[in-house]
Amino acid sequence: MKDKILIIGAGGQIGTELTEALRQIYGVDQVIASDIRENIEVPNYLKVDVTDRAALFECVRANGVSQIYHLAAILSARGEQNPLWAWNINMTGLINVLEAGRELKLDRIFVPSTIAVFGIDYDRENTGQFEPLIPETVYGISKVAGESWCNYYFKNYGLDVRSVRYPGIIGYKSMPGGGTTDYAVDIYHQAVQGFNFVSFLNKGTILPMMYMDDAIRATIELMQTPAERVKIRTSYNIAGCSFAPEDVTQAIQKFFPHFQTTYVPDFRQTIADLWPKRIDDSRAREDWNWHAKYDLELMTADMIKHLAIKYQH
Ligand code: AKB
Repeated sequence: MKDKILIIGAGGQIGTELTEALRQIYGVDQVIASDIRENIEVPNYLKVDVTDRAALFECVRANGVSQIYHLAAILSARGEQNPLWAWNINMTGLINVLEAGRELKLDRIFVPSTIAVFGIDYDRENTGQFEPLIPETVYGISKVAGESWCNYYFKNYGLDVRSVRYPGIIGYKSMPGGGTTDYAVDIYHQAVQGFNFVSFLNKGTILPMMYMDDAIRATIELMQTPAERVKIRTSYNIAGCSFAPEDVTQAIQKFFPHFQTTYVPDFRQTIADLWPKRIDDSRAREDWNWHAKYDLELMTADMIKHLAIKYQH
């Protein structure tokens, strides 16, 4: 039987690009894009509120869905504005997806986690797979609980759930929303339009980041790996490149020498201060042969090339 894929959160930063990539592989008819919004200008789109269990189950049954990519979540900065609301969306959505997987016997599910699962008392310089997970944001707490729930459904019900811990994701096609790493997308948009940039994170705030191409490839490669090679059923560390706002500023200055960043840290600095600087992704490398292709220089050249075309129009 052919795979039938449901992407939940298809209108978001990663969902937009993952939908395109999966459709290249499986075809538009086999990949349903869904989101909470009423109308999105993409073919084969359905409005699905993932917190509505009955609606989700109906969508899966009616369309013969065999795989779900569950990308809908409230991220770190937005979650801190309304913690219980964020917790409810993140946890209810996840449990509904896992229950759909168990009850309707889905083949495979992807649920992303994040570097926000780390918080206090761990090695920030080179954060390993099994460091303590003591986050201090509601987003991080929900993802730590989520990782354990994924592992629980795998161990107890044999549900084939897979996950990676995304770093900050940088791409030119879609905008992020509500994250602490969002500055690293916005900075390129400002530079290409000829503006200077005001960073809400301070100089020296090194964070793990990843170019969108690598993030999409990691997601699809993990999902296509034979099940017996997926040894970690909480979530895999994956690394791209790590940098601080002044590093990306310098990389951009190679293209726009007059570009300047000023630093006005806000509440997101407190969040970033507890996150890793660099990620050790050796388990993902060993288990399913993961490696990133983009460093800061390659990513910057590609971002600027594509955004220049976008803003010319
Ligand atoms: C955020 O900043 O909240 C996200 C993430 C690192 O998961 N981009």
